[in-house]
Amino acid sequence: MLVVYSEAHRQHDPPFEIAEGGTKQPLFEAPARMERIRAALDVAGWAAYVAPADHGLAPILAVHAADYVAFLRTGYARWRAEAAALGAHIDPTVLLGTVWPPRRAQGRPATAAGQAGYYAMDTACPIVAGTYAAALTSAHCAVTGADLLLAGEPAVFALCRPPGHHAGQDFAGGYCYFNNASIAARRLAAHGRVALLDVDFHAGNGTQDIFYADPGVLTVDIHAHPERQYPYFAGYAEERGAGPGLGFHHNFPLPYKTDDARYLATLAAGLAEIRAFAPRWLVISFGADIYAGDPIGDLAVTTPGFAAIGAAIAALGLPALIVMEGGYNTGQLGVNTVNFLTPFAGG
Ligand code: Q9C
Ligand code: ZN
Repeated sequence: MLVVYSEAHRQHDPPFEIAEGGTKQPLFEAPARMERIRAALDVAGWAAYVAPADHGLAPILAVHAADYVAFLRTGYARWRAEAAALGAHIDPTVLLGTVWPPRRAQGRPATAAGQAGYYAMDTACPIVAGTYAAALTSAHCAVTGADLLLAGEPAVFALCRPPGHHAGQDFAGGYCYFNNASIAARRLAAHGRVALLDVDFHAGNGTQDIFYADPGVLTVDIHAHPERQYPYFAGYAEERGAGPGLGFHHNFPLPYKTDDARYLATLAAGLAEIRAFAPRWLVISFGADIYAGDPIGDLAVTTPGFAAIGAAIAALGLPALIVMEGGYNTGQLGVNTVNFLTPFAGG
């Protein structure tokens, strides 16, 4: 299977995030994740690496607002210039919001410090010097993967970092800046109906935001129930789309400690929706944080369970672009990801 990958992700390595309870901790979403996946792919032996092509900003601007993209492009440099004015105690290394203007506010803040809150939904999307370049290349990995499907590849793995499914039309959040899977899905949608299946542990609120009114992309999202887990405000079963997109979004919230059998039963219901939609293309937001041993997850999917989940999805028989999202148990991340992918590689 072709795997689209670039080392550019290493430029994005923020030193911390602020978690629930105000805990300042190392970012779970770290470069070592890619090393673990690559090592496991090497053991499996079927991966053929492809570098992403430079697609510029056009495919990104088909999903994200121009002012948000401009903020990601220029915000960090502007922050370096303005930080000193806030006081000698300010560390300019990381740009992270501390004020989230309510949408009833008068308008967009002028400073990078203010815009960092305006264009974010949480404290898990710090921006460092290399974040924009890494996020841009991550999006290009997904676009290149979509183009490989259009050229006839049956299955492609976009090994994206940073991930994307929490990023909406004009906001970052949850380790995500550009919504890689959504950018690929919109590109494919010009050539036929797309189903976007999100199996990351967390509800893909950004993807939901982007396609909520779009009947051309069916979004099916299986995740921890947001009444107990991040992102808390989206991912409820009642959210079914809007306007012409009504009925083309489906959330499947899962209970605490959902095991392989229960996960597979829920997945079967999601796959039935996809079959009924009869898409030409399948995009999968794959997160290995559904694993029982994930440090921020609370489901109970096992390492063999990943192979069963991958097999059930691959049985759709659709051209499939698998896009990497989360997964934070670095010890098992590689084998869990390879187990999921192997059925798409003909294994
Ligand atoms: N206690 C993805 O999996 N909150 N993003 C972390 C840790 C943010 C997850 C709190 C989780 C974001 C792509
Ligand atoms: Zn996740």
